[in-house]
Amino acid sequence: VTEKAEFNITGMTCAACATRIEKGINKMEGVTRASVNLALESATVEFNPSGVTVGDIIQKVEKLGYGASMKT
Ligand code: 9UX
Repeated sequence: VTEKAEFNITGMTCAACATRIEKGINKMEGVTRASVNLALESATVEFNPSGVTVGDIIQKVEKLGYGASMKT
C-alpha cells in the first residue's frame, strides 16, 4: 500500500534547503518517493503507512530545521 501526502514547508530560503529536505525524507524507512518544491513551499511524499507516519515525516523536517504541516 502506498499513500500520498502533501505538506506545506516553511523556512526554505534557497535551492539547497529543498534538496536537503528531499534527501532527508527520501532516506527514511517506508518512504517511496519525496519531492520538495521550493517555489511552492511544499513537499509531496509517497510512503508505506505501515512503515512511516505523517507525524514521523513532519518530525524529520523539523529536525532538519524547517517547519512542516500537512496540507488540508
Ligand atoms: Mo543555503 Mo538554504 O546556505 O538553508 S541551504 S539558505
